[in-house]
Amino acid sequence: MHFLKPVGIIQIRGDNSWYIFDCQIPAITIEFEEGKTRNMVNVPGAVFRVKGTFGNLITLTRISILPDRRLFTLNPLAILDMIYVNVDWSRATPYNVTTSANVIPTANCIGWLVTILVIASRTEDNDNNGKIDRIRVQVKANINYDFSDFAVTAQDYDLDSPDYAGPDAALAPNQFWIMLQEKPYLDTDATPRWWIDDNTSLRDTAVGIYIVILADPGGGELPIDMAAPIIGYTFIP
Ligand SMILES: [Ca+2]
Ligand SMILES: [Ca+2]
Repeated sequence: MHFLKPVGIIQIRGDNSWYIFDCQIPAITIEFEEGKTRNMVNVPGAVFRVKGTFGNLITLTRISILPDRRLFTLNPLAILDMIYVNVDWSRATPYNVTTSANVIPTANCIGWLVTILVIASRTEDNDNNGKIDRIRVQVKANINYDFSDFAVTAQDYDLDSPDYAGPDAALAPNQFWIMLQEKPYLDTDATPRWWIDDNTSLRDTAVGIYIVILADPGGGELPIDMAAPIIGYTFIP
């Protein structure tokens, strides 16, 4: 289905299955009828494409106020191609949707996951003993410091206990620490690459729907070396 109506509101009624759903009309509103079954078919190439433009977002919402939040079911093989879209009253279940920051689900939506990126990280030697003990991480929004379902691996290092830290007066509200166990040797030149293995809890403070991810989830994040060296002496009598 391709939409060509130039302005206004498009209403979608009844039960539907789509292979291509394509609407690229800036600022238009698409309303879905509640209580109906509609889905993107589960075959390769199926795409739900909704693209507004900067400042002229497309809105997806419901026609009336029935308590049915299902706009459509996105099966695993169908893909989303969305940018500059407001989404209201959608329930993305059982398949959660992780989408970009230009797609904005409201608090009425369930299962829509929006991401905030890690933008910097750096090693630190907090007690200046020549052994790195934490990685300061900065993300693109203020964060809720909920590490309850958050897991990181730092290459060649074990995490300390506690494994993550913040808030703290020494941290900006968009920063936290990954706490490292010190090595028995001096290592202020080390920059351990790290990954996020799992995260559903560490999110933005403002709306609580943006989850923290890495720009390169597969390759990991390489911190900048911010640990000052100290010189170790060994005196041999
Ligand atoms: Ca240290
Ligand atoms: Ca260093």
